[in-house]
Amino acid sequence: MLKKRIIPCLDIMDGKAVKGTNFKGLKVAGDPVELAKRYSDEGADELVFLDISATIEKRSTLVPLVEKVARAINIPFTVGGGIGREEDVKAVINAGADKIGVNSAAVAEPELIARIASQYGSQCVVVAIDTKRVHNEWQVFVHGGSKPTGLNTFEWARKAEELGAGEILLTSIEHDGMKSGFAINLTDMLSQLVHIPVIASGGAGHVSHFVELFTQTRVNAALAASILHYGEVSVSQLKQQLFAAGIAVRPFR
Ligand code: 0VR
Repeated sequence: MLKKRIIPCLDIMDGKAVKGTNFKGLKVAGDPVELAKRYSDEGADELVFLDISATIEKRSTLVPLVEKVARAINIPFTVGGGIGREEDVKAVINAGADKIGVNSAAVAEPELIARIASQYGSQCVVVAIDTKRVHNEWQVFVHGGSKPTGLNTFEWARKAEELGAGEILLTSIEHDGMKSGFAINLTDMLSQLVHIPVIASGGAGHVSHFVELFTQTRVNAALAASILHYGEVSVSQLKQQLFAAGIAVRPFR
């Protein structure tokens, strides 16, 4: 059975790791390089770095920090946030990223997924989908969760897969930062619809939330920020407890 992946997420604003709830009320949660090294040393399976700064000249701030984080870790590294063109992909890959996350730009220009996949391989392309229920339909939101697209989340995920996405990073905006558990039904439905790996994101607050996710859905990866940044549980403690609960995880320290 595929080992389950635990993936810490660094939401980056103006060079700092930040965290809020429902994508709002962002507060500094730590230094990106220190957090990245801690998670990697503790046995995190991968790391996601999400630049949510609204700075215009994003790349000039992003690349040096990506380089520092890449040097501090020895696990697969995904960089997202404001990646809109092939030049952005080239810049972060050259800075040490193994995969790129694309979100708003892919909604605006779906063919971007196919172009990046053909140039770097599908395994490099993580399509991030931020979603919220609108009149009981899971709708895709872009621009940091601020702009509704009218797109159905399931249809968009299928299209992203057809265009060559290697993974889907599925974030429930309404669960983000709430620490009340993942969006189980949403995640279960989407992971049965697509044939590529789905990373669940948003809501992790206790070890039991990860057990619930991995036993009640087919996802094989869970992304977490709040629960880890504030030290409620370490990556190694989380993996130890998942292993004790019979969940297949990779070795931890
Ligand atoms: P936790 O619930 O704290 O584990 O959050 C996991 C995940 O939702 C967040 O790390 C991240 O995806 C939140 N994303 C964005 C954002 C937060 C603020 C503003 C924008 C975005 O665009 O994804």
